[in-house]
Amino acid sequence: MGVVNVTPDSFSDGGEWYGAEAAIQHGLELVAQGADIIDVGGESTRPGAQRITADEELRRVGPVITGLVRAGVPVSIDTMRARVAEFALEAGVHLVNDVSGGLADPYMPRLVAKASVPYVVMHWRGHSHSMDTRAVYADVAREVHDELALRVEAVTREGVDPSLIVLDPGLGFSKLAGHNWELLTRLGEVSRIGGREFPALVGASRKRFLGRLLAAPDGTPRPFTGSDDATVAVTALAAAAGAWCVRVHKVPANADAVRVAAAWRHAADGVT
Ligand code: PMM
Repeated sequence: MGVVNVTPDSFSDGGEWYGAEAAIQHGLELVAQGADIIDVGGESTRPGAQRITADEELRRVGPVITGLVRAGVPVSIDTMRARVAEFALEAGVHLVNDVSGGLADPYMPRLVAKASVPYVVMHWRGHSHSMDTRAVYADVAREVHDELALRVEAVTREGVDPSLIVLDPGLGFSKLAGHNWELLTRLGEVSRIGGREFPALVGASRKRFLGRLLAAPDGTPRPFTGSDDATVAVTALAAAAGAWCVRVHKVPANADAVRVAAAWRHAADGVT
């Protein structure tokens, strides 16, 4: 999954693809580089970010979604708002990526159920302005699992088909660096709910915990663009551990890493 953030202030690539034309071109380029789906978002979820209005979100993503769908690109809409998702679904997007897992907008699950498209339900404890204060866990994998189980129950009650649910541990969303690493190593445990193995999506690309890991000797975190190689390492490990999808800003090396991991898994299964 290649990321196109149509925002002036996104965590890792804010401002780069803010104009619709540049964003569409970037999406097409990511597909040419091997992305299977393009995730278009108009609202920054960087820690501390304030919300924008639904009108502004639609103004940002509307032409980009329409342009990419018209070009035949499989598109995912990254939004917490049913109104934005509804526009995107009418335009023909293939997947709804809701970082709030249906918590931010009560109309979202029913809308997704009606559209019958895959639904990414991410672990989320609250909006960006306050999310860092909620990063408190005794056992992060267990609690993320249990809170996702409640979301699965809630959205299926609204009519979402469980076979269309994709789970995401929500790296960096109300998580400290240690929480992210633990979630990555216990992905299978997090996404196995009620005896069912849900496909898992991992969004580690350019996140703060990678910049911290790669900090300079004086402790200065590596800038976001300097963590693309570390993102590829996470992709390889997560894909080898069974992740269904990785959400990344730079596609080519991550697409290669996914293919390496697939070959690795096949060989391990005795299939070459
Ligand atoms: N992270 C961001 C935005 N959307 N969606 C999912 N499903 N999972 C994520 O981890 C995720 C997301 C924030 O990252 P960015 O602003 O650097 O794109």
